[in-house]
Amino acid sequence: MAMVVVVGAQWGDEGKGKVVDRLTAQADVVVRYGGGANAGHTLVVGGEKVVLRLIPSGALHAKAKCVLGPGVVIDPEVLVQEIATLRARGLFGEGRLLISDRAHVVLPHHATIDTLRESGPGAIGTTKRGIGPAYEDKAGRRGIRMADLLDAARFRERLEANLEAWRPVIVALGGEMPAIDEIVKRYGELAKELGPHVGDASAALAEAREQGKHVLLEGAQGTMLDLDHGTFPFVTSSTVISGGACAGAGIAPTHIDRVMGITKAYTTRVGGGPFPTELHGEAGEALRKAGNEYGAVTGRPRRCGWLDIAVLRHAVRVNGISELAVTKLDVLSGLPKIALGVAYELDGKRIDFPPPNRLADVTPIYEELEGWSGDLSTCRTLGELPASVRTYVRRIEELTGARVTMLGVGADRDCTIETD
Ligand code: 2SA
Ligand code: GDP
Ligand code: MG
Repeated sequence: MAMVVVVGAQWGDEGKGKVVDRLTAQADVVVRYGGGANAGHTLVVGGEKVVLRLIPSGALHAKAKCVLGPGVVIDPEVLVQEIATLRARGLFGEGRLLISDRAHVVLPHHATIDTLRESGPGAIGTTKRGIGPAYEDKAGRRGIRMADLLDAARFRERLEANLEAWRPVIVALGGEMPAIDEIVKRYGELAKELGPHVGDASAALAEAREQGKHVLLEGAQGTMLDLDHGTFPFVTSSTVISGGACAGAGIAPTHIDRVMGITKAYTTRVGGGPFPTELHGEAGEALRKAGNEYGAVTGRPRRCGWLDIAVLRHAVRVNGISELAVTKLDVLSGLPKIALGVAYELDGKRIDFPPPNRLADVTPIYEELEGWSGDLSTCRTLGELPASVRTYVRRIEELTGARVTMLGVGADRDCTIETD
């Protein structure tokens, strides 16, 4: 396996958590390289569900080391809670978690600012978890890092300066300035809990590589939410794509061996922004219900639609995806016909990739394929699947140029077909 990046090929929630959990059986180290507690990665093992937001999705494999890279923005409240969940399950052994000392900290006013902005005209449908303001602080060089959190005097000093920088924004949004002493007290308590796990993530990954360990790098959100390559400005504030794994974990591009993209058998998106193959009305509602498409963090209903190959082509290109996992094939069961968006029409011309600014103006070009029926969740080999599922998957391979090496036929870890 060596060093493998797992990345979302759509707008997030493709089932990355399940795939990473499954692949961790062969990994020694699992790393999150971007995003924060906006992510919700669902794992289902033996019918029991766990949603992880910060700790990598390999956490249920007791032997795997879990690393949070410098590119992650860390909400210490959420992280301490997740550690408690793992501890209660007996899954929190000595030295299991490493939090980068360079990772930035999400502060209480980040979420307040995010929430206040989302109640105004510029709302884009964020998770209101303070992710945007935390990354703004990082780019603005006024952020607070994990190493600062562990140094009480430095934390207070940087916090005071940080709050002063935000004061005009908080006031303009009609918010209240938070009490510094309260934040210092609470974050001091959280620092005590997290301190023993903070260290140099990049050095640990270099050492793991030298020892020939297998490392999985887990992306959060999806390519179309990437700050540079997504549907800007309806994006998250981090580098989601596989290239982000280098900066966000502290590894060299030359050390990445392969990139695996994850896509649903259809498309979902949560939050605002263009979505060409979206199904409105009853058809969209039926897909939402069949796929249980609600935000893993916020519970928001996800918008649902047909698979969009132009989006996948873009994802294959910008991430260097050689293999795809196609999840939730079971959800489409029972539909007599399935539409597959193979390209777009824009101003009378056919285009194969999403345009930068006019995705809202395109009309999808569809191919219609035979549907399938029955319960797929017990299938464990390609041969057990209905022929029309295999045709659908083959068509995805032909149109994207990537091989489909994993198929999802149910939410449980075991409901997976591996073709390699
Ligand atoms: P933010 O909060 O600043 O990152 O929001 C900016 C956009 O990014 C989208 N976004 C997501 N989209 C899908 N899933 C996400 N995680 C949760 C989940 C979402 C939830 O796993 O279901 O529970 O609602 C996620 N995180 C960020 C967001 O919708 C905005 O479009
Ligand atoms: P992530 O953010 O990419 O990890 O995905 P989420 O956890 O936010 O959303 C994916 C949802 O689909 C979760 O509820 C998973 O349990 C579920 N899921 C993943 N793979 C499959 C599959 O193959 N079939 C079905 N029915 N559900 C799946
Ligand atoms: Mg998710």
